[in-house]
Amino acid sequence: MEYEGVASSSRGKQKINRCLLIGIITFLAFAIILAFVLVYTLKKEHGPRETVLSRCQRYLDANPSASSVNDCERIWSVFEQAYVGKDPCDVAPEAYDPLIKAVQQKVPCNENLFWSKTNEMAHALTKNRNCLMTLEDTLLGFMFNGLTWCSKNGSKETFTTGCPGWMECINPMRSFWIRASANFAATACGNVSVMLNGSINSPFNPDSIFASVEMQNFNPATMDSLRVLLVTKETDMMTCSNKSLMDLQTLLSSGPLRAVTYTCRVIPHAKVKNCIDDLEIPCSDCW
Ligand code: AVW
Repeated sequence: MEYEGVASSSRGKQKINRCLLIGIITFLAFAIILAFVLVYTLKKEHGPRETVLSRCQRYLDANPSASSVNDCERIWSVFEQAYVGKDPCDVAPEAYDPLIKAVQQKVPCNENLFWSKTNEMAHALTKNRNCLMTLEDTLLGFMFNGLTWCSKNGSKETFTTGCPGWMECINPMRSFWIRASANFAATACGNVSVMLNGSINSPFNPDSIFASVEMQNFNPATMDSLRVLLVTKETDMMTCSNKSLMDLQTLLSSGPLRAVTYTCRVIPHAKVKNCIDDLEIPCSDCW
């Protein structure tokens, strides 16, 4: 009798252990499936397509004049066609020609602001002031600013990691910025400004996108002047007579842009800061 009692209590324990094990396995299986579903959903919601579409919509909501002529879904699909399925080291700037055509926006004359090595200051200024506009303040630049993208031969996907470096080869990102910059320059009109960095030896660098792409695409038929805003700190010895700026002036006066008037003005860093912070100062007093 005693033996039978021990045997049945050990069978009972075995049963409990088996149930516990099945419970744990079921719980783990559910947890793993849930984790996969979550990762997949989050990836889908925060992929490059969603980022670009949401930026596009945000821009159009804030700029109703551009909204009736631009279709975000169509822009994304034309954008993708430039690089999807291609070798990430073989996407030329021309691949973005259809995208340039698909995005409709006219920057008002006298408002184009180019920049070189002044990214932060130029954008801090245009963020607070709407008298000047950079490429990154246009719909096209706004949608893709700061993003990384590429695809692979035969793939249908857009990758945001593992893409070639900026200088590595003819990559989808550099080609995009070259093509977008060329278009921004080709459509610039009136009095055009460029903010250059007076704290470096050569504010006008021939290898920069400003020199090698934008200057080459300026249209003398629509442009009246190029105004250099040379942002300089108190301790800088920089002036408009800097050798690189003389080269810029020569480049203008000796080629197809000879009818474009050149001006250069040293603007103290503190003055630009004041213009960013104090909206009472009219734009015309900033430079
Ligand atoms: P910049 P740019 N790796 O301040 O005149 C990654 O020299 O060239 O000014 N990104 C890079 C690299 C690199 N090696 N070099 C440049 N970039 C990207 C469009 C990066 O995003 C506007 F209309 C950096 O912030 C301006 O007038 C940006 O290029 C003109 O081009 C600017 O480099 C500024 O080009």
